[in-house]
Amino acid sequence: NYNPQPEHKFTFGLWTVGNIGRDPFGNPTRQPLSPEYIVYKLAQLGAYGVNLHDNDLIPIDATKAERDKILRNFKKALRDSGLVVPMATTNLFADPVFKDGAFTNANAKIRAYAIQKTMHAMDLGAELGAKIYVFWGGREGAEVDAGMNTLDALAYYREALNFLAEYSEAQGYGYKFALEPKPNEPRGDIYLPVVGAALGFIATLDKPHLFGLNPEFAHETMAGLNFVHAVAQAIDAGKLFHIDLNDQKMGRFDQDLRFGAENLKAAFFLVKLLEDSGYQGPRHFDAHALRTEDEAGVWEFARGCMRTYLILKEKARQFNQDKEIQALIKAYKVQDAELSKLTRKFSKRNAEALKARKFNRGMLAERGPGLERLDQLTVELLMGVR
Ligand code: GLT
Ligand code: MN
Ligand code: MN
Ligand code: MN
Repeated sequence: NYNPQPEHKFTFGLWTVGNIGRDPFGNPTRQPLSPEYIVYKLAQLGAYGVNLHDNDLIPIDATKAERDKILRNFKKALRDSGLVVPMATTNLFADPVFKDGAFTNANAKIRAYAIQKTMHAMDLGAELGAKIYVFWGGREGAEVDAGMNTLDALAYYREALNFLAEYSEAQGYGYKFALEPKPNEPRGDIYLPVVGAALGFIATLDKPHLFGLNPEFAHETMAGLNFVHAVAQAIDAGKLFHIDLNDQKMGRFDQDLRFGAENLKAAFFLVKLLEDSGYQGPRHFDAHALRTEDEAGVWEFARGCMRTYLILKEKARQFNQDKEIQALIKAYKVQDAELSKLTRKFSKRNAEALKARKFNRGMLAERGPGLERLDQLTVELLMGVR
């Protein structure tokens, strides 16, 4: 019956269902919802957890006493509802101080403030039990390249991430850090724009094992890339630490649509990839209800994200058990035990033997792999006629 349960590990950010429908051209269309109210509603809908930026919960200018009071109330809501906080992050983008970047700002004072703010946010996340810490560098970028050298920006970024990884270890927080790439918006160009760029950067950090990815469906799609391929590469590298599920039309502004709302086929292959690969992390929906909606629409949106995921999970199971589909896949993946033995690992003997082999190129090129039939069956399965 596609009823979400905590065991499905569905999570939402306070900023997602809490989105008030502001856009660059228009004022909010919805009233703010309190963090406690969001927690109770999400638990009722069958979610597993709620994630937050420091300032989704604690205003940036709160006193220590205000912080403690807010935290007490929020923790009570978590206890009463059974919701957990698997992931935390820092708002390094809303305040004007970050208008030209946080960790990569050209101003050393602002860079230091960004690191200080993140340490406080890490303390907050740890207090709420979070084990995944996300870095979305929304303001880490530029509109013009006249002022700063990108090499400097990358060096500053590295310095900040290295510092914060050491801080986490010194505090015993046990965080795994997940970098979230995005090509643009709010900056004209954001550093580490896509999954591949973040993977390359992680290899240059002091403690690369602590760092992985938080890829977002909409972000790779904005860049015109195949999100399923990006996630597969993160999994292949052992770096899928978290995932932001939503949807997006290619080549548009950042839409953060309900999961599965736009690219249903890609959503299907994504769910299949996550389920088949044994990904154990949260299924986080980083999206929001359409600006047209009232509060009822917000909860329809949240329910819809989770339902679509569960329906696609069932479709993936069906796909894996469909005899005809599986036979087509088997035929597609042509096996040759003898040749595979030669190519598995280089040796002088294998190389010599392979060089001596004769291949009938014409015959090999002739065979069609059968993808038209296989893809049509996939489409029919998704349309519910199989
Ligand atoms: C912001 C952004 C998201 C990030 C969030 C984490 S905040 O809403 O658009 O993609 O995941 O900082
Ligand atoms: Mn987005
Ligand atoms: Mn986003
Ligand atoms: Mn995101």
